[in-house]
Amino acid sequence: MADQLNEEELDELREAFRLFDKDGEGRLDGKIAMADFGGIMHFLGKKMTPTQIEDLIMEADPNRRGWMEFWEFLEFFGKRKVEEERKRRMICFKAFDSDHDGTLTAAEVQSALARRGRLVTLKQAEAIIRRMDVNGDGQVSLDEFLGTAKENAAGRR
Ligand SMILES: [Ca+2]
Ligand SMILES: [Ca+2]
Repeated sequence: MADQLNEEELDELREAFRLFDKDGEGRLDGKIAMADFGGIMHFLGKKMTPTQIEDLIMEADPNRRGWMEFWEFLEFFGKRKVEEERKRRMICFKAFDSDHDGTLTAAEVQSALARRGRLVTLKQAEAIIRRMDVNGDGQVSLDEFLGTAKENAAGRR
């Protein structure tokens, strides 16, 4: 999951870890206390309520050790990024699926893009569908849209 992070994000996390890693003296093999997590999120520019931070700590440290190693720290933020991206794409899919039947047709893609000020022909919309349409039924399911259909298909092969 940590490989989902780009260089800039890694640098930022490295810096945050160093800052809060009191016993590691700036090395990245130390541990950070979960009690500092609120400060870390603040440092990363994420505004969160104490309750949100508590939830986050529960998620990051499920067996309540009270600390986190650097690789776990990266894993945690990598996983969060993947989840956020997935959520964003699901919202996008819902906005495109105007008849709410769980699949996107070329006409739906065409009108959704038009609402966003991007005019494409039906042919172009069909081409967009074809790029994501793994099972070739001419429509795009949520799985296909999220890219998980490809992984599933590859896994079966
Ligand atoms: Ca639909
Ligand atoms: Ca399909």
